[in-house]
Amino acid sequence: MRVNNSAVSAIFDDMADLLEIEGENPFRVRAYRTASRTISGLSQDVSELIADTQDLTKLPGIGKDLAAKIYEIVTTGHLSALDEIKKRVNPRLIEYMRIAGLGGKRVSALNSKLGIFNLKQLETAARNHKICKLPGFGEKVERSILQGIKRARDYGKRIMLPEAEEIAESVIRHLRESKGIGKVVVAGSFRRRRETVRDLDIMVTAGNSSDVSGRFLSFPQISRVISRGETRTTVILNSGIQVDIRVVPEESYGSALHYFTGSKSHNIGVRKLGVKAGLKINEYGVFKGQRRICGQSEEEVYESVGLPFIEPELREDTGELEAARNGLLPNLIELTDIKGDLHSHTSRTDGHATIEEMVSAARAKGYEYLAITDHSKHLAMTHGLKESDLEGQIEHIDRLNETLEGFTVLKGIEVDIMEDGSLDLSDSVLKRLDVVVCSVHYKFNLSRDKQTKRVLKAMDNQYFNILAHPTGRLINKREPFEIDIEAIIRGAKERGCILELNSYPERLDLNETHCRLAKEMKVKISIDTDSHSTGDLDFMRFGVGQARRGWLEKDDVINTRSLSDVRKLLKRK
Ligand code: DGT
Ligand code: CA
Ligand code: CA
Ligand code: ZN
Repeated sequence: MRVNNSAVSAIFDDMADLLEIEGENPFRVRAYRTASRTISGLSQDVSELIADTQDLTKLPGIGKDLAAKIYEIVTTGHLSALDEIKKRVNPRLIEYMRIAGLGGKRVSALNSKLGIFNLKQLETAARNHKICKLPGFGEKVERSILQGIKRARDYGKRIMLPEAEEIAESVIRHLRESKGIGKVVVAGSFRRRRETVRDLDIMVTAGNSSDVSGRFLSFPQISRVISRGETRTTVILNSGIQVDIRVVPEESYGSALHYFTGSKSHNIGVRKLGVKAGLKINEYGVFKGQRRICGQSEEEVYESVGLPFIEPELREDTGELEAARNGLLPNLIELTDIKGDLHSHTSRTDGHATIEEMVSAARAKGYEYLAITDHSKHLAMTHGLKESDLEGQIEHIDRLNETLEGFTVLKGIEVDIMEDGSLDLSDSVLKRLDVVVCSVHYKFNLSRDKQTKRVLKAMDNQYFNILAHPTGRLINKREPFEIDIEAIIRGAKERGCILELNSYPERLDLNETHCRLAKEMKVKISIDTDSHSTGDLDFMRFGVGQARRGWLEKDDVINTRSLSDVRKLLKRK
């Protein structure tokens, strides 16, 4: 029998948790946790060390007692001490302890006071606010229990970019602290800026001697090691996210990055072109027979099959190889092309910052303009503006603009599109604005035909400028509503309206296919953030990523233009 390190460390984790629930001395509990960490971070299996008659007490945090226990586990496949404690403490408590992120003391209190021993009971008690009343718990703990349960349910779901970025950054920071590490890049769907990613694929260049895998395994948030090796290691983090680390030699950087960036079907396409040219292309390089001809950079890989560099966002096998061959690749928009933001909220409705605060944040980004577009009265829960409120805001902005130099605050509104296709505010006030953003915020369940007619009718209003988040979808939460996007794009074209690409990471709507369609039909897109705080202005990078996936160029996007050009484009005929 062969017992691997993750099995040993899992047994020690169970020991630690059950002892903690039992109220055992924290020192013993910690000893098991430390041992578990040590073992899961080893580059060699403990079973091999034992077969090699090596002294386990040389390992950090492993004394005589733990060494004997490791020996027992490796030779018998289980640990009698764990079997014993399981007779005293219900092992099912461990499951919810981990899911809800609770310590042993709290688990034991929940068990004795509320009789909770499984996840279902825990959830019910939290929902009925039974837990916050217990001494030492409180509402915050109750909320975090519910969040933990939700996260466990979402396990295996694809995660959105902000969370993925955060995890990637902390893993990279951790890896960079070790010696002998060269480049560290996140490849996979993350590099292609997909809306969501299933896991993180991190590529590291390093020499033979550097122990990247060992370093990675000492990352504190690892919950489970799936596989481990010198060139490839896969783990699951406490947050449930999978991370793959691949170590490649410096000279393979380009071909490995190309391989691990994907998409898989893009790669297959490139490899096929290689075969036609008598080349073999894989993660190690480009080969002619036995001879490696290149692979240091991605450019070299593309060049070997006679193509120019293809940006990661285009690598979805949706025509990019053909476009590359014909010299028709788009010159993709970049974040630095953005000159302003045309959709933002303030604390007057449901935002968190004043106009002045939003303006200074926008200026700090180097923008020339920012449109303030608070909600209209129909959205009562946001304290939406009625006509007279908006008049007040218009005057406020006029006065503010007089004090600003080199920056303009555009007067706007995010007005609700009513069920009958009318707008929530009267024309007499809309006509005083620089920009009118229009949104469907209710009645998502109309038939496709009715929804399409409703929006087209709204666009008939001569003050309608931008259709916000055109399909209303919320990634992982709400499906897009039924609407004929092609008819909407055509309608926008006929009327001189603009379509939004909302940069909120859970919206990113229009999606990439719709963006390509709009571009083909020569309808302008506004990439805006719909900011509800100064920090949200940073969401622009997600919108630009989606725009790039939609093949958009600088000229396709209205807010890459100077203020005077924007004003012209906002004028309806
Ligand atoms: P994801 O993780 O579902 O969001 O999407 P990806 O594209 O990151 O997929 P993943 O993590 O399975 O693989 C990362 C990259 O590695 C993928 O984009 C291309 C490459 N790759 C993985 N498996 C294969 C394979 O069987 N053949 C080829 N050619 N490439 C592969
Ligand atoms: Ca991936
Ligand atoms: Ca992967
Ligand atoms: Zn908004």
